[in-house]
Order: sequence, then structure tokens, then C-alpha cells
Amino acid sequence: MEQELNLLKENLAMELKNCHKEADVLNVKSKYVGKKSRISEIMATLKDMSSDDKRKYGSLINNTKKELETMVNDYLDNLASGSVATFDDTIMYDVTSGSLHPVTIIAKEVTDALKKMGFTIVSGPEMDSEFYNFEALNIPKDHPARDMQDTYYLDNGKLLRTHTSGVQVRAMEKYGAPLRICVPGRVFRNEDLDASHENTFFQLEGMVIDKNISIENLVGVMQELLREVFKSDVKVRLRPGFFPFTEPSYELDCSCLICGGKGCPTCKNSGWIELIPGGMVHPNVLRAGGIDPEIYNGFAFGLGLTRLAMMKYKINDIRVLNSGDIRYLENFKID
Ligand code: FA5
Repeated sequence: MEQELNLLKENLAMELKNCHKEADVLNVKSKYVGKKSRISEIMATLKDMSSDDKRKYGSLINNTKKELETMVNDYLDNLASGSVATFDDTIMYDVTSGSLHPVTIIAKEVTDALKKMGFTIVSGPEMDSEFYNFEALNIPKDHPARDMQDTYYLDNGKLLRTHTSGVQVRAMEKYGAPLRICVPGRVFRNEDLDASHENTFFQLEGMVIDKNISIENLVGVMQELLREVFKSDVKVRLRPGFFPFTEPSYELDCSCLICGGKGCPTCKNSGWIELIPGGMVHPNVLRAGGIDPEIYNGFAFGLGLTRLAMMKYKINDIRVLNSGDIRYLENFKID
């Protein structure tokens, strides 16, 4: 009996390893812990066992069932948080040619750097509610800050998220405090397009909630992050900013690497590129996430991933990144 139960766990572990989509995990789940699974069959035999055997095997069988369930649920959580590789097999890939998109490469570099600092990757929906995108972030309906992020409202009452910050309150609700997360993802804005503005681009949210967090922690994480991505020190400046969901708020700009800070169309002749705004999480946002601001505080930042890719690979016009022009993207053959 013990041998068979151990084998069930080993086999489940092996099958889970090959699951890259939620649907695959759910199939495996029904095979291993569903009504018709072997463990359910074994459990059904318990009632006919002698009282000796019941004593001997009862808790072993029950515990194995719980372990199998935990293995599946943990795997589902890891899949949702991005710790397991996922792919969409409805898309055909030509694996003999092509290369990773520059934004994909930069997202991996940034998340790798943050993982080393103890951050977990989580994700959130691209189609979100006004509540998570605005209200929970201390931006009520008539607040002028909504104009800074004009969005696409959908017929179903939802919207295309304007930033990854909507995941802040979702993550606090789900995981509570302390918390150290990063959220790479696509965002959308009703923007006038130019060399540095797209209507569809990528951001990466970072958030740390703990006791006695200070702005120094935030600056330290930013410095380490940029050092890892650029493999050298990059000139940055910090200036005051405004976001209803952080107080105080700031903007971290990076010296324009396209023109070396001299001024060009990409940086609108200022010599600087707005890269990573952030600040200390507003108490109202902590409350919206169910966290007591008297006990915990924290910082958050919203890195412009697409802009970071432009700086790192010296791409002077953001629009080529969404153009789908393979001739252009082939310039970034990075393994
Ligand atoms: C925000 O979106 C805030 N959610 C950031 C934040 C997070 C603040 C957490 C405080 C705490 P902002 O609108 O400035 O802020 O956008 C953040 C970054 O996204 C910008 O610095 C820029 O790098 C990038 N970005 C903004 N708009 C565009 C655009 N149209 N095209 C490309 N990149 C953009």
C-alpha cells in the first residue's frame, strides 16, 4: 500500500512537469484526485477494511490525498504567477528562425534582477474594472488624474488597463502582507503617438509591503535593477512627481542613451527619458487592499518596459516595436 501511494505522488510530479497550461493541469488533477482517480478508489476500500488495517492505513491514505491535492494546487498557483513556463499551443511557432522580441528580452532581464532581490512574479488581467485600475488606487470617478491616463472603455463596462498598478490591490487582497511582487504586462492608452508614445506598450509594476520600509529601500532597488540591466552605472535623476496612489511620489528619469543626453526627438530635446515613476504606497491604497497602514507601509514603482528596451537597444522610435516588421526585429538576435 505504502509503495503504491508513493508511486502515485511520483507519477503526479512527473506529469505536472509537462503541464504548461491550466487546462493540462486540470486534466491531470481529475486523473489523480478526481472522483474516478486511483486515490478515490483506494479511499472507497477503507470502509471494508478490518479495524486494524483502518488504523494502519486510514491516515496514510487521507494524507496522501491531501498531498496530491496540494501538489496540484501549488502547481496551478505557480503557473498563474509565472514561475512555470507557459505557452499558447494555438499559435504556430517557427522555431528554426526568428528571435525574441526586445521587450521580451528586457522583461526577462528585469524580472531576473528582481527575483534575485526576493520578488515574486505575478500577473493580472489586461481587461480590468474601473475599481482596480482607478478607484482602489485612490483615483475617484471625477479625479483629474484620470485624464493623465485616457483609456479604452469596453461595452461590457470594463476597460483596457492603463497601467500595471491595478495589480497592486489585487495582490494585497490575495497575498496580504508582507509582500514583494513584480508584474510585467501589456497596458493600453488612448494616446497621440510619437517617437516615445504608443497606445499599446509594456510596463512592469513593483511593490514591496513590509514594516518600516523607507524611500532608501526604493532607491536601492532601482539602482540595483538598472545596474543589472545596463551592466554599468547609468545616469539617472530623481524629481518630485504626482500619483494619487503614492505619497510622496517621484519620477526617475534616465539620461537619454539615444543622444547621450544632448537632446533628440526621442527625448523631446530634453536629454532625459521618463522611465520609472514610483513612491511610497498611499495609506488609502493599503486600506483598499485590506492592509493596516498603522502596521505596514511600502513602496511601488511602474517601470516603462518598452522605453527601457528602447534605451538599452538604442531604438529611436517606439512605433517599430509594435510594427511586426521582422526585418527590423531581426536586428535584435539575442540568444
Ligand atoms: C504610471 O503608469 C503609474 N502607474 C506608475 C506608478 C506605479 C507610479 C507605482 C507610482 C507607483 P506613468 O503614466 O508615468 O505612470 O507611466 C509609467 C511609465 O510608463 C512612464 O515612465 C513611461 O516609461 C511609460 N509610458 C507611459 N506612457 C507611455 C506611452 N504612451 N508609451 C510608452 N511608454 C509609456
